[in-house]
Amino acid sequence: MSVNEKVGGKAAQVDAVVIGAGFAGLYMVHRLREMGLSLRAFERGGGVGGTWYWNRYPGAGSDSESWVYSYSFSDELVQGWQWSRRFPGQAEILRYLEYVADKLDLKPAFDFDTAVTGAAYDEQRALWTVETETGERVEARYLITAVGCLSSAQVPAIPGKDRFQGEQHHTGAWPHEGVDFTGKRVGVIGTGSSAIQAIPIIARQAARLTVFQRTPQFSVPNGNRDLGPEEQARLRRDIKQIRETCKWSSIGQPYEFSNQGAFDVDDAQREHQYEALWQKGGFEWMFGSYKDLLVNEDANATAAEFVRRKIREAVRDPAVARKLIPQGYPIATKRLPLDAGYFETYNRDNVELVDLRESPIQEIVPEGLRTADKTYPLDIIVFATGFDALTGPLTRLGIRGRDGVTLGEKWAAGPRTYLGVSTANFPNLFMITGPGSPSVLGNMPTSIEQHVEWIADCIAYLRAHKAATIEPTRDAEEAWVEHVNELADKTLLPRADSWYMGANIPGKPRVFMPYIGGFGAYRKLCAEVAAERYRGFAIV
Ligand code: NA7
Repeated sequence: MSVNEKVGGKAAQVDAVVIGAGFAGLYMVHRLREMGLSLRAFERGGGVGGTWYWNRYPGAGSDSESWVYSYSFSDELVQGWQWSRRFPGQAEILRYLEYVADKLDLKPAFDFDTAVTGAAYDEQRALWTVETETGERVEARYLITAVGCLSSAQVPAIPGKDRFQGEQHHTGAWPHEGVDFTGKRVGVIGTGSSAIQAIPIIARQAARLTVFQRTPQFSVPNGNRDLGPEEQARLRRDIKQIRETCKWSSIGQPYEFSNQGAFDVDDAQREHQYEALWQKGGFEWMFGSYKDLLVNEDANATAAEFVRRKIREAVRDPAVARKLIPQGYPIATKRLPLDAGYFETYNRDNVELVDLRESPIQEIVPEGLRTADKTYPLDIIVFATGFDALTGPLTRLGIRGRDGVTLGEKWAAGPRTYLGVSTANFPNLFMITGPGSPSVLGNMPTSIEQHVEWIADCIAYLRAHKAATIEPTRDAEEAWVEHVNELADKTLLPRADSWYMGANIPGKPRVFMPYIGGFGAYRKLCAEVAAERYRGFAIV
């Protein structure tokens, strides 16, 4: 087939294939097109949005401040959009991504409703053949995944699930037409970030809400509010500086990070600081208060105890409060949720909390859910049970590198990457926010922009040097995996059973997957690697 031969009007041989139309895929397509590459782009959803296309449950939204939860690469895009709230909801973020896609005319580049079902590397020709669910095969020099970190929904294998007579929905695959909870008996399984966003809203609509909790969560108020005209004007004026701060900060956020440890101040000062930031709301409460909360167990305990007290104050029934109080893992070692009245929701007469540690789920029955103690009649079950995080979205693509080995096979004992963007034996495969990069440990658009720009520069370099392939060396990959683990081991994070550790998926290896050395440090390191002619990579 000649290079320009086309199938159904679209090329079957291109320079690059991009998978995904969320924040990452949209920007990647834009950059590659600007560079003059031919490309195809596939998206399993029916439109742009990625996470925000799928996660339409009540209360879904970003926990990063809106003005940084967006692109910074184009002044025109920045100045042409106004956020209405401090933390944007799903619908507003989706509107924003539609706005970007339309402004940059990105939609025609995509085949929507088209899942990629496999990709195989042809060693002789140094090309990827990408297959889609429509049976189409496209050849490309570069394969770029922009599939997100939390896009592979995890529904637990509870016996009897298929016999349930009511409705059942996973938060990450929510019906576009919405779910009417009015007058319904609703069960929510899970108490992670998604559930904590959804529960207060569902409780206000449903006749009865039963929350099935396996692990109690710490949660901090989000302090969400409308942005007034003055604040919007200030943000428009200062946004360049704010975004620059994000780029070099440890978690891609514009907070003022403290240089103090929790024990550099006395108890009263610490209490005052926690309370002040609690009133302000947001992640800053944890990440802007003291620098040692994630590395020093005793420091962490001061923050954990503060939240436990807040839960006791918020929940009227002491027996319910006791069930809600997290114990046994340091605060923020599972992803810290932000909420709007989550704990107070348990004061409502129509809300019940079931502690699954006392009474585990046995099965789903046609009329509801049965635990070891009793059967709960339900009309709707909401699975807020999370995702096969970080590796799941990649391994399910069926990507085969050299010798036909899949990513899943290569990563059987945990993900192995170099810089979280590449992996040995998979030449010319680039993974935007892959495992081993900072990704989910902070503000995603900050991570995404850095990766997209690094990948675009790398491809430009390869083309300028007429190189056919790039691939990390085994040694560089080995050293990176060790480095990622070493950094994680210096923190408290590996102690929790979190999705960062793969601990939420039965049988998944227990490995801390993201890079925890900080966004700024990581950005600098990636820039150095590129400046040293892609140190650690073999370029042929
Ligand atoms: P999470 O944070 O993984 O939360 C999933 C919740 O579901 C969590 O409370 C789990 O309990 C619970 N869960 C999972 N499987 C089961 C079973 N089999 N039985 C009972 N309970 C279960 O997912 P979210 O969607 O809330 O958030 C994901 C990320 O999206 C979030 O962190 C943000 O970054 C955006 P567990 O704690 O594992 O005991």
